[in-house]
Amino acid sequence: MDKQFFISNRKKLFKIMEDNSLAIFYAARTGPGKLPVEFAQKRNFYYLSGINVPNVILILYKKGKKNKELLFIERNIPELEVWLGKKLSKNNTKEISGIETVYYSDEFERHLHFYATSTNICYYDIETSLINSNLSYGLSQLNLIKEHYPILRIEKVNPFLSKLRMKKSKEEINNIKKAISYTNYGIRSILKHTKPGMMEYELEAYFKFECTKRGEKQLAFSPIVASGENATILHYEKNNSKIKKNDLVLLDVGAKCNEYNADISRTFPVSGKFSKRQKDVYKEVLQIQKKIIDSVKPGVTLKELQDKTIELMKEALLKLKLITKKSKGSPSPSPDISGAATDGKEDYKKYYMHGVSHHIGLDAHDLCDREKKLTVGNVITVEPGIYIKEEKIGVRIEDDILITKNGCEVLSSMIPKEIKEIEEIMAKKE
Ligand SMILES: [Mn+2]
Repeated sequence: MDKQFFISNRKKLFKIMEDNSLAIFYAARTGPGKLPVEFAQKRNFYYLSGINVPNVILILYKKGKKNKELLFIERNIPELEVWLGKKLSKNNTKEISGIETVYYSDEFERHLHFYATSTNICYYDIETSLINSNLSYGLSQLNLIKEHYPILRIEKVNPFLSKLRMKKSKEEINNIKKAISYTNYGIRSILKHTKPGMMEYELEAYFKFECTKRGEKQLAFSPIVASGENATILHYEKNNSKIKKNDLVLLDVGAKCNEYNADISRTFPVSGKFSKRQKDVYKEVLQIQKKIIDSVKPGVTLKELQDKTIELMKEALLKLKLITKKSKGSPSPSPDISGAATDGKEDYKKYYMHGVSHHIGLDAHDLCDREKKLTVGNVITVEPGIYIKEEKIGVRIEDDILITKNGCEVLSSMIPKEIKEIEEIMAKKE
């Protein structure tokens, strides 16, 4: 990404920070001497700096018309170069981030002291963790800051970041579009190569290959390739079962492009042809998904989409004979309230139990305020599903949607989801 992107993100944050305040952001931490594991930067840190290496600290300081930006990077250690390579230099750091003032991290304490004693508010990227787990680096640093500068008022910066990150720039949208197009290749490759008797992880390999060869090492998240009953486990990621001829396979997968994610679900029959029952269930999910997508526009909230999905879902489950009239409930309160406590109005939850939408971006489940009305530039998923454990059927269909002035645009419309399309692609394989 161009450094202008990160410069403008910091500008936007400065605008909403109160005067006479400072904000501190820590990059993800790694210790020395470990074998390499895939590095994942803190998303807020990346959004504000573009820096994708560990152990860096960012300070933003706002006083009057003066905004100051400082980065603290690790010193290069020549003896460790043969093990770890060279550390990021000051010049490279400036080039990537657009931040002119770069120090080494052993100078952080001194600078923090100056800013912490000349401001009132310290904005902090506050994480939480289970009470019995070890404190994250960020939380332990926060404790030190609180102890040593008790006069500072600590404020969560997270709501500011979710406000900023919800609205995607052109560049961010382009990255998401690319991630979706890699995902399209990956899913089509799976459709072409699936045969009964294969392992789920073999299909995963086809997906990974198509995304990786397009120039991105990492995926958005660990792919879900779930056949038969496994598809009724929402976050199944073992992918180690043998695929049977009459199974449906549920894919929930996403590629990444320049740190931006796609998140797509598709469901298809291993045999290449949906059975009657599979088709009936699939059609209901698809219809609900289309209806929800039709209602996506500026001004709508995720909660409203969820409520609408549940209403449509109850109709669908009734049609599929999974719930009874009583469970569906009546749209207006019935005069007879005697059975209110046991009316089974929540019976649908046995077959549909998750949210229909979330924002996507730097995180596959991106920061957001679920109460907030959608606005132009938001990117969300729409992903209804029906899961029938006793019939070994799980269907989820998920697309990525950009909110536009007049409604929305389905960014993943090139990925097949019509029954006819899927069956045709699967019939063409040799
Ligand atoms: Mn999703």
